[in-house]
Amino acid sequence: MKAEHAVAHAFIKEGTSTVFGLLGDSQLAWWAEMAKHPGVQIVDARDEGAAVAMADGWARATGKVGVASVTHGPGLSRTATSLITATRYRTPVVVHTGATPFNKEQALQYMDQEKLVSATGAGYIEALTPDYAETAVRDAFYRAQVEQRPIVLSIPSDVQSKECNAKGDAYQPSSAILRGRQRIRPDLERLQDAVKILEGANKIIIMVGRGALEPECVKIIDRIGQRLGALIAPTLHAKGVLGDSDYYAGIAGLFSSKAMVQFCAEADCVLALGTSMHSYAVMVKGKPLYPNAKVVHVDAQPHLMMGSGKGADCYIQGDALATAAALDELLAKANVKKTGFRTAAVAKALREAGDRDEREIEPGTVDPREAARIMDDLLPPQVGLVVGDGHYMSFPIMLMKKRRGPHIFSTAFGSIGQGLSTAIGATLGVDTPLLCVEGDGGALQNIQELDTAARLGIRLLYVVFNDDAYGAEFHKLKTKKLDHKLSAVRSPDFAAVAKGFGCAGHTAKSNADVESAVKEFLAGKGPMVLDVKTSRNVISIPYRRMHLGEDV
Ligand SMILES: Cc1ncc(C[n+]2csc(CCOP(=O)(O)OP(=O)(O)O)c2C)c(N)n1
Ligand SMILES: [Mg+2]
Repeated sequence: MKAEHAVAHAFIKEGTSTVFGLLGDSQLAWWAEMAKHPGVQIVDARDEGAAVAMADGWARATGKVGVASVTHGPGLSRTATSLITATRYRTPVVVHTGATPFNKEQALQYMDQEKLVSATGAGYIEALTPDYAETAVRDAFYRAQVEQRPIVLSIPSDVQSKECNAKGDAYQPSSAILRGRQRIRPDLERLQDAVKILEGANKIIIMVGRGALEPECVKIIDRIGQRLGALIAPTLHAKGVLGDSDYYAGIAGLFSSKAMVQFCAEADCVLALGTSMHSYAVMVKGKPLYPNAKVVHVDAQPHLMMGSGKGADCYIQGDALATAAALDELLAKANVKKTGFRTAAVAKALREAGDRDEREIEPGTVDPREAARIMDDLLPPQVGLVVGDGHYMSFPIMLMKKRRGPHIFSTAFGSIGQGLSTAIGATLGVDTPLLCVEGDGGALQNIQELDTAARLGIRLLYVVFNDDAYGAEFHKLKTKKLDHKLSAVRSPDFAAVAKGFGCAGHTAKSNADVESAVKEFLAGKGPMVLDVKTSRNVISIPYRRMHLGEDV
């Protein structure tokens, strides 16, 4: 068997069902072989970075390993931003590629690929012998899952067409070696230390992270919260978890309401489960969000320093569910029962918290806060949410309150322009429609992927919060008393662009326009682009806090 066929066969044995990619010299035989399998869907992206972002979105929506395929050299170099973003989200993705012939550094498309990939934080495997090529696939899938990051797998052109000793049908996929995730049980002494801290505290906040979202774990957290009289504060990724509780306090950190920031200042204890406690989750305006709190920090990692640069008062290495269950049992045994934060006054303050800043809305534009509220009201919770990066992101993040599945962000590298592609991948991975919100600047960085969305006919509502500017820069330049007009770059007619690509397209200049377009999307079939002309006069709470120094 030729190495390129053995490699394709191994990808199939690894369970590959969807490949996001763009063709080039590196992948011809592999691609043709993959396309023969009826269970494989090949998604032709229009850019390699977009293909990797799609694989990232697909993997995060399905919980499986995402697969992308790009050509060597220029194909791979375009993936850098998406590789970094997927690395930050710890997404298992295998990126199939090749390499120019050995010892020909003058080859047009030659590049030191390993250096580029290492700089992104992803892993790199190059099969230097035909006999290793098939096993290299297993190593790539194995490492993507164990190391929780993208692995770029290069099968150089010198190797691809050679005969090899392939195992063929006897190939053992990574799943034969990796028998599921182990639940790390917490250490008993650490648990007892944690219980002592919790027993001695009166104002407790439970932070729920991405690692604590299993339904059973959420149920236990709810019980612990009631027992401790605690507020529930998710990190961005767990946004909306236990959102029906009167004591759901909204996202902790940068996106907190003022009421929440005040409660955090009062807190004497934080119990954080399944979160890295990133600086955005524990700091506001460079100051600790919980200045007076002892921290019990639970995560499966051996030890994590918090984003504040400090370690927890009690760090428990453990699976969130196993540790929450053990804490629940010990707290019940110790008969711990507190009112803590759970009073009518606190519930009222949380209910009334919100952005009530009065702003003049220019004629023909929409208040982005209203647009976010309308979308949240009209779109049922099974419609997932993907949000990119930019000034606008705070509006859907803070004002769309329903817990939605899936909830995916593409902000971990702070790059604009990742939203649409990530959302296309995620939409393909789930059966339900998805809403993606992105700014006009970010949209134009990956707008070509509307072609992919239209070709696939996916149920994606792509809403562009369009302030005709790089709004983040607009507000920052203004604050610094620099020429803010430099950031105002007119955008095209997104509805017309959408139609040109084969999507439905609408423009919203009023709340009623937003409403009717969302309703039409829900009743319709394929992808829709909604260009919401947003007012530049509305500044998000995080920006007002961080850049204008306002106490909001
Ligand atoms: C790839 C990349 N280029 C530039 C930036 C700097 N940047 C951050 S936010 C932003 C503005 C994005 O504009 P838009 O998508 O319209 O969102 P808005 O801020 O207007 O809401 C820019 C240019 C970045 N973060 N990433
Ligand atoms: Mg903008």
